[in-house]
Amino acid sequence: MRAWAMGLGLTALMAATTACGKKEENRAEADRAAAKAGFVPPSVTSRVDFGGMMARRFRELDRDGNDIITHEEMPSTNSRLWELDRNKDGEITESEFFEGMLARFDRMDLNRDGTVTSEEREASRTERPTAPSNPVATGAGAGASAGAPGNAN
Ligand SMILES: [Ca+2]
Ligand SMILES: [Ca+2]
Ligand SMILES: [Ca+2]
Repeated sequence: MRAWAMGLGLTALMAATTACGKKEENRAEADRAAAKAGFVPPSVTSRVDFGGMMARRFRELDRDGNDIITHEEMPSTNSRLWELDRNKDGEITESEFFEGMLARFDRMDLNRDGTVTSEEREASRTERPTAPSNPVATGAGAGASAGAPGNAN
């Protein structure tokens, strides 16, 4: 999808030509244009969108393009991505990556409607091992989860 990017470039260009000299306004205008053009990530992510995002992510990580993320290609040794390495062979294949990521998505999709809203994402961030039926919308739980859940096997 490049259409919006082009539109964005055009509006930014127009803003630049009309408001020459006023740099702050110029930037604010560009920001607004960006927001209007959908630059801000949507608060609702469908499973398909998510899949697309993950495909891009995988391509970024898989630098040599052999459809496997190896140790050297990992952003960090303690990356959460290692949870995706189901057979623990130190490599993450494309299917491990996608199945793991979609499982994550499904875990975030609390009401199982195939989309994850920003609320659901927040809820899963403050996720508690017990009491899944209690959507924690009250003040952020503050603090990263200490006891990493989701250690299957
Ligand atoms: Ca690779
Ligand atoms: Ca593996
Ligand atoms: Ca949902």
